[in-house]
Amino acid sequence: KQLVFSGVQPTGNLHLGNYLGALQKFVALQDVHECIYCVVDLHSLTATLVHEDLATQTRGIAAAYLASGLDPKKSIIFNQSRVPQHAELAWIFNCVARIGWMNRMTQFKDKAGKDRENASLGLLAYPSLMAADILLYRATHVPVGDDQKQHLELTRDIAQKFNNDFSAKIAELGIGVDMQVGDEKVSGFFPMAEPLIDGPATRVMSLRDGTKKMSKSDPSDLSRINLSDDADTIAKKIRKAKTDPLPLPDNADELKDRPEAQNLVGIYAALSGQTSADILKEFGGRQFSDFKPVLADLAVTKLGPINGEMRRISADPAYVDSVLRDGGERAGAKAEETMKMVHEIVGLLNN
Ligand code: AQP
Repeated sequence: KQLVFSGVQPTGNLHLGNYLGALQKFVALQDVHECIYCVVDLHSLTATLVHEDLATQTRGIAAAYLASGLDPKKSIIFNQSRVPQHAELAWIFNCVARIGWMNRMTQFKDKAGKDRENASLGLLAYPSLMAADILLYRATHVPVGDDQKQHLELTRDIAQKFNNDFSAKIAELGIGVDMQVGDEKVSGFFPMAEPLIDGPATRVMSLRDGTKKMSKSDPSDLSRINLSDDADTIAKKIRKAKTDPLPLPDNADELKDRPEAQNLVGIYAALSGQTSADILKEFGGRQFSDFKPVLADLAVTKLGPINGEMRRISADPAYVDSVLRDGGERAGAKAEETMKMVHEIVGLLNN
């Protein structure tokens, strides 16, 4: 049985990268699988511990989920801190994972900068909490952007080490499930969760620099399209997006060494559901001055209604809270079941 889990941090305005890399996929998956979507508020404390707007931003991400089309009747939507078992399982995983594994994470290296000794322990242990988020529900599939691939590999490493370390106990309790790991068929408690990273926009790049990821923390607002941007702002940002002086190529292979062109064509493809090849059939040989206004219109058509819905939903925080509360109860019941078994496996008393 497939179970989908993913989350977004309440660390600021969501941007087009978050939408195409994550939210748009969340929505498509809810019609096919059982899905759990979390606002990972505990994770956001690793960015800034003193976070004045945390409650507002948590509701803001939930509103963006709903505005993008997530349906609380189909998917479980909740905020992480409402289910304390996330933190509990993360602690157990802290004791499974090795410091060396965490030190190798590129996100940790980027975010900690040069003064690593001064980074918070939470920032170092971030992937352990992420593994707990996923494995608490024994999720099998995780839709994420390309930047999260390494953390997903670490989640699998943690699951595998836990399964190995406790293999005898898992077998004795008869709660293992069969799974394929590489060429081997093994039995384990936690599944090897697979990332779902596909499509033309797994890594949306900055509009100011095609070699940098579009990111909430980029100091330039022109580098990203926020889901909260109005039509004029979206059009202005696309008009000002950096490009090279050549016209668009006729085929997608020629986009390889042209990061800015590749990015804009990829965004168009993801928003329209077409392939880059289809788009270049139409725009190959034409200048960016022709392409950008069409891209801007498409972005406004797709994002405008989401923006409107976000405003409407955000105006009713009590409704958002009720969705998160209900989702939290449903997620909490599942979490409790898993943790009972984890207690049995590890040997912690259950009562
Ligand atoms: N540029 C991107 N392209 C595609 N997917 C992206 N994601 C983020 N940026 C891009 C995906 O969005 C989901 C939620 O992200 P998050 O808020 O949990 O974390 P993040 O990756 O830290 O977001 P930012 O904007 O990049 O923040 P900062 O500036 O703090 O680094 C994830 O699935 C992520 O892959």
